[in-house]
Amino acid sequence: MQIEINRAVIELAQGDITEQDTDAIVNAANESLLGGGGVDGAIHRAAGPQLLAECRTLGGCVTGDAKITRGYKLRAKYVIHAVGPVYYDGTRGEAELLASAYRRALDLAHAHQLASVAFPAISTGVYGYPMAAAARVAFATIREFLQTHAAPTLLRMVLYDARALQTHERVLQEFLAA
Ligand code: AR6
Repeated sequence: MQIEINRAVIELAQGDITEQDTDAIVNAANESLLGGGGVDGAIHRAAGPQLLAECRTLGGCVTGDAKITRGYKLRAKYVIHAVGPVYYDGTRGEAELLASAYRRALDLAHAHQLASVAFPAISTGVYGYPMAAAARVAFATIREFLQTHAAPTLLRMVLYDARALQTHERVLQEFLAA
């Protein structure tokens, strides 16, 4: 599924974020930026040890923020490490923090004049954010960003399994109809 907002394309795809050929891929990182499981582990494995070496120089990253590194052995030239929130019950600022992580990642892509970025569903794995609610935050944040920025022009949400893809398709349809 693919839609257009202000001449930018938002695309939903099922797959592995490490294989994307976008200018940058976004990592669902933790505050240490020193690797972990899930997407983070997969990205570090695929990029090679130089990625961890660069991450060590960054001094971590607070929740809701993002930092950029090179992509090393990845097809993507850059990795944008975004730290989403751990989900408790939705009353601890989780939505604002998740929106901030997406916004900061988009800011970095814009500042580096990147045309294309691939995002995983940040916080929806180990961090426990409900998938549909997280998708609403992601789409709302991306749409708001594109209203004031002309780049990036391709934003690909890469969902790991069919169920995550279906949830994102449903939420995006609801979002467009609203
Ligand atoms: N490509 C695309 N999506 C993936 C991939 C992949 N290769 N692997 C998993 N997913 P998670 P979080 C999906 O847990 O919730 C790490 O240990 C997965 O199905 O990777 O933000 C970090 O170091 C889920 O929908 O990230 C942090 O400590 C989504 O990606 C913590 O996990 C995010 O799952 C961050 O937790």
